Amino acid sequence: MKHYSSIYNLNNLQKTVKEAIELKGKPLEYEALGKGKTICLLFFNNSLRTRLSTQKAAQNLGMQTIVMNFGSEGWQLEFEDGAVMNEHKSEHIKEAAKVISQYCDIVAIRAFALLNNKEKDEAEIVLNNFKKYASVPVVNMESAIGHPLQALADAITIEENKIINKPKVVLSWAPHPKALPHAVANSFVEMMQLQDVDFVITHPEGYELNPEITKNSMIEYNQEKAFENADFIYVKNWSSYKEYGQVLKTDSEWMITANKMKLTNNAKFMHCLPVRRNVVVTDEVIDSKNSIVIEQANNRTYSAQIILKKILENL
Ligand code: AN0
Ligand code: CP
Repeated sequence: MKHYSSIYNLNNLQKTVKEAIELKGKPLEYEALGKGKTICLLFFNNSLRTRLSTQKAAQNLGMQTIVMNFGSEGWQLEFEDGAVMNEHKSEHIKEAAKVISQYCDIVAIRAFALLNNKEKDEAEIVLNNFKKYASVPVVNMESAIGHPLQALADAITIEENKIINKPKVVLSWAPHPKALPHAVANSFVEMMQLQDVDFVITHPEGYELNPEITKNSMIEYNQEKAFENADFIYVKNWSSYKEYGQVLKTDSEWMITANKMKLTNNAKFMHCLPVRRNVVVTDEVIDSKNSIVIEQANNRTYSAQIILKKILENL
């Protein structure tokens, strides 16, 4: 593998999930693979899990890691070709990406959607310009439209926790006071479409994700109906896609409660974290034995590790 910018970069998702689960059982087996190699992790936004689990994954493979909070500590980057740089942006991506490539063997980028211009977000300006100008492989640590390391960790978690061959998995929208990106939901949908599952998306009207991503996945506007017989409830807030970046609804009607979980087939509760307790989900649900959010976050290490291993094997 060269870059990992989308779940579609994997040529076999199911096989990759199995390999990641094997790696989890022997995380230091490939310590020699990354010896003498360095990964630069560049953050244009905050992170807990992605930052620590990707570092841990790289270390398990014997790599050195360099982390930079680009958003607060780097020079403001210009991405436009031919820009006259006489305002606040100090450095062009053309130099920055080439310079960074000399310090590392892999570069990983987190750059969220800004949610104020759909076309600009969908152009994936930061990620794509790093791919264009860097001379090393690029890994997506959540871009404007996707979070494929999260989706792979989710696939690993579902594989480990499913008790029937074709589980019913429900992606449910839940309220949140701030406008959040679509990236996690998008990559989860793409990942689900590659699996043998009974997949349902539920959200209030007006919260439809990009139809080019949801394609023919089933959408059920009645959350309680969607929850019936579910084996996994995967919860995420996102802002409106149609009324791009807007928060249309914040009331607690869509919050995940114990009563709603009772409609399911004793479903496991999943969330990528960070999560706002008693806004997105009640304490009772997230603290219940059916909540697998901590295990899900642990799988971020093995998701990142299998991706870095595949990239290192190709260097
Ligand atoms: C981010 C999001 O919703 O995309 C990151 C999730 C992994 N969440 C927040 O900003 C709260
Ligand atoms: N799930 C996830 O990506 O978490 P962070 O934003 O803390 O990295």
